[in-house]
Amino acid sequence: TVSVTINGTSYDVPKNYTMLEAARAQGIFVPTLCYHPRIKPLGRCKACVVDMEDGNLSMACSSKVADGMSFRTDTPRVKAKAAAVFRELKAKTMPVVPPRRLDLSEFENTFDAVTACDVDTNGMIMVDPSMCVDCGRCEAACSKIQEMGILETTASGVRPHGGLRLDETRCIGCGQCSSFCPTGAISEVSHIERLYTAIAEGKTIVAQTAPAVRVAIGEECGVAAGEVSTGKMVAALKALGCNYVVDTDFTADLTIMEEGTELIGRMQKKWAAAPEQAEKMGPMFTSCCPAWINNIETRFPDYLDNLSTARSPMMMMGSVVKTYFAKKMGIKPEDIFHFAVMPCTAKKGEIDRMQMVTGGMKVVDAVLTTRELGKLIRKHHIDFPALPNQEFDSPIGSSTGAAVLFGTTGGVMEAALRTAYEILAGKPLGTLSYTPARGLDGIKEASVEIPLKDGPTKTLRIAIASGISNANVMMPEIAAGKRNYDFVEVMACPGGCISGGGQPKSLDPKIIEKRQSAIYSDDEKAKLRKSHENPEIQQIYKEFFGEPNSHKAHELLHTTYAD
Ligand code: HC1
Ligand code: SF4
Repeated sequence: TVSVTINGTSYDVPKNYTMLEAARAQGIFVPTLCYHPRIKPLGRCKACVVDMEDGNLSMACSSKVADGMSFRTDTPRVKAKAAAVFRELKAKTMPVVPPRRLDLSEFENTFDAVTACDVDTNGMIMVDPSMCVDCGRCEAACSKIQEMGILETTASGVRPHGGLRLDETRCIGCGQCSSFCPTGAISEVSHIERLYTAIAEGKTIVAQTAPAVRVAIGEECGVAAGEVSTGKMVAALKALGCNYVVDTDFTADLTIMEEGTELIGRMQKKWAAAPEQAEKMGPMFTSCCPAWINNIETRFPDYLDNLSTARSPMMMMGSVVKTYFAKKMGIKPEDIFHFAVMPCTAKKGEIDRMQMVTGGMKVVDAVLTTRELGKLIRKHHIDFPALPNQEFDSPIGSSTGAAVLFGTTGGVMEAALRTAYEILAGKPLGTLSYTPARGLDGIKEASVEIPLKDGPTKTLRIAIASGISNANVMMPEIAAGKRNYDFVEVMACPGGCISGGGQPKSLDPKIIEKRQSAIYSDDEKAKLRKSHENPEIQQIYKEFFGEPNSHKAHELLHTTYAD
C-alpha cells in the first residue's frame, strides 16, 4: 500500500489504484461519465478532475496514486469543472427530452417515428445519435472488448463506422455496446409493446426465462448482486399477466440430449477414421449463442458444417411450447403468445431467422432482455424483494444443475460432458464440477480421457471461448492446424450469458464473478445435476420425440444455417 492524503485526511491504499479508485474506496464522491470499471480509462469527459497539491488539475480516472500524494476533490475549481462538463452534457441532450418522455423505445414497430428521430437499428440493437453524450464507452466496448470495431463516436453522436447503416455492418448484435452506454443512445430494440398488445388481445401468455436471468434480475429490482432470484422472477412474471412461466433450463437439458447425441455420433466417426481424415473433420461447435452464429455465418462460412445443428434452448422451447405444451394444455398454438426473457440482445434477431419457422409458425414471438423485465417490474410497482417464491409450470419447468450452467462460459461444455461421458464410458465422470471449464479466462482448453465402455480409452479435446474477440483469434488458428479440437463452446459475450448485452448495467467491477458464483451455487444446490436424469426430459422423449435426434426431434429441435 501507499499513503495518500485526500481532502486533508491520510489513507493507506493499494499502490496500483488510480486516484479515482482511492477516493471511491473511502466513500468520497468523484463524478464520472466516460469511466467504466471494465474499460481502460478513456479520459474523455474530464468530469473527474481533482486538485493536486502543485496547483494542477489532474484526471482521477487515469492517474495512479503515489506514496505521499495529496489531492482534493472539494475545491471550487474542481466543482466548477465538473459543473461545466455536466452543463455541456445537458445542452447536448436537451433535444432528447421529448422522445425520452414519450419513451419511443417501446414503439420500435412504428418505423416512421423511429426514422423521424434518426434511429438506426438491425432488429437487435438501436442507435440514437441524438442521445449520445460522446463518452466513448460503447465504442470501447465494441472495439476494445469485442474487437469488432463497428462503432465510432463523432461530434454528432455515435454511429456505425464509415457512414454505414447498422444492418450494412457486420455487427453481430451482442449488445455489449448497449450495456456500457450510460444514456440509452444505444439500447436493445424493445419488445415490451408486443407483450402489452398480446395481453390486450387476450392471448395465452407463456414466458420462458434463460439461465442467466435468474442471477441478475434482482440487480434491477432491489436485490443484492450475486443472489439467485428464480422464484421471485417467476412470481413477478405471473403478476405481470403471464398465464404460464416455463424454464429455458428445461430445454437446456433437452439441448444436451440432442447436441450430446450429435457429438457422440460425430466422435464415433472421427475415432474410427484414419488420423489425417479425422483431423480434417475439425471440431464441432456449439450453436446456442446467436451472436456467435451471426459471426460464423459472416466471417467463417467454411465452418458452417461444423456447427451443431441443435437449435438454441430458447428456440427449442418455442417449438415445444407451440406443439407438445399447447396440446397438453388444450390451447391452439395460434392463441399462444410466447416470449422469452433473455440476457441477450442477439436473441431478438434469432427469433426472426427464417430457418426457425416451424410448421409455418414463428415459435417465439418476442424477446425481453433482463433490463426490459426489470423496467416492467418497476413500472408496475411490483415489490420484487417481497414476492413469494413461485415454481415454474410443469411439464416443461423442471431442470438440472447442468442446465443452469449454460448461463456461464464453460457451462454448456460441462453439462455436455456430464452426459456424453456417462453414455460413452458407461459410468459417471469422476468429478461433477469440471475445473478446466470453470472461471473467466477467454480461452480454456483441456483433454478429457474417456474409457469407452465397449472399447479402448479415447481422448476428447475440448476448448471454450468467451468474448467474440477470443473466438476470432481461435478460428484462423484452427484453420491453420495450430489448434486441434473435437468440441468447442463459443459464447460471444465475455464470461458468457451472465454478462450478456441485455443484462443489467453495472458499475461493479466484480459483477461477472458474482453472477458466475451464483450460477455455480445454483448447480451445486440442485437435486439432479445431469441433463439425462431430468424426469420431464425422459417423459417428453417417451411421449413425444421418441429418442434424441429422431425424425421429429430434427424437425422441431434442429436447424440449418445461412451461407
Ligand atoms: Fe444463454 Fe442459452 S445459455 S444462449 O447463454 O444456450 O441468452 O442465460 O438462454 O437459448 O439455456 C442467453 C443464457 C440462454 C439459449 C440457454
Ligand atoms: Fe459492436 Fe456488439 Fe454493439 Fe454490434 S452489438 S456494435 S458488434 S458491441
